[in-house]
Amino acid sequence: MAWRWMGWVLVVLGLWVSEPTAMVQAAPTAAGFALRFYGNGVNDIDRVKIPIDDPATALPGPPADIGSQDFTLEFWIKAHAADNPAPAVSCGNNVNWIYGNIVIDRDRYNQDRKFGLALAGGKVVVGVSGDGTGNFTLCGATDVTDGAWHHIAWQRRRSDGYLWLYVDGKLDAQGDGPNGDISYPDDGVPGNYCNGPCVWSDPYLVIGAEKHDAGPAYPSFSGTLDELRLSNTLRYHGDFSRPTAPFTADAHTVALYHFDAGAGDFIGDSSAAAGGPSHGTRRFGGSPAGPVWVLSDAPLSGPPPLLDRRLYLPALRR
Ligand SMILES: [Ca+2]
Ligand SMILES: [Ca+2]
Ligand SMILES: [Ca+2]
Repeated sequence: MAWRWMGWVLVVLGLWVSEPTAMVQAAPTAAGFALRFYGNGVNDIDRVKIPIDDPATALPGPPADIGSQDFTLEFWIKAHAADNPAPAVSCGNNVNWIYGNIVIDRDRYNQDRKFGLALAGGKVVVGVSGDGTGNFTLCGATDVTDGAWHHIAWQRRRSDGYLWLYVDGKLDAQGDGPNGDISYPDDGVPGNYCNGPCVWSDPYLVIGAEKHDAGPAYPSFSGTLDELRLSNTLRYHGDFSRPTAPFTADAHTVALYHFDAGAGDFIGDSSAAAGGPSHGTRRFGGSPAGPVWVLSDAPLSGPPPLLDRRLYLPALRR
């Protein structure tokens, strides 16, 4: 009798071992999902848009409208040089960052108080235009378009406009940028440069594209991006070990995007910052169509925060 039961156990075990994929779902990594952009840069697609102001009111925007205080803007990217061919730019007192493959775009068309981050000649370049205090582009030194994941951290000190750029925890460049408040003005009026007023592009923080679709001279990022955190403090004061787990929100986190929904167009901010949330929207399209959800292979271990799972449940049910 016992042997007959043992036989059944072996048969069931055999089925399980021979078809593990049917029985056991592959567990996502701790980094969850990421977004793969394709650099289309047209028709308001292949990007993530986070509203940072309402042009119809003079109320303050959500907390993702950084720039009135110190900030740290950090994320992970993986990119190849062939997909991001913008050549190196000359840095200094100019807006040349806009000629790189644009990763983060907080531009205002032909107006002051703006900033952004791009890849030019494979290096990270960041730019700031102050409040009537001039323009500045800071060029990084490390090629980040080698197909490996890199942690990028960009800091700005509000008191004097000083900028720091870190790649994988190492200081890559620093410089004294323009002074002043570079947050989006609460009473800002988008200019009339976008086949009409730039209301659909100006008052947004845009990820993965040049926000105004101004043409091929201003190319968009093609590659994978994960874990974007915006903070209202200078987090790093010298070289540091790059993060090894997904970010968790703290008192200085004003917006936090894990990009872990894995489906749909809802881009959740899990910072729980006062005045928020600063949720965004995926704008999908192009050829190849992007951004697509991919299982993230960013080098991050540890479980994703519980808060984030709760945040995404409603989105996944849609
Ligand atoms: Ca993720
Ligand atoms: Ca406003
Ligand atoms: Ca504002």
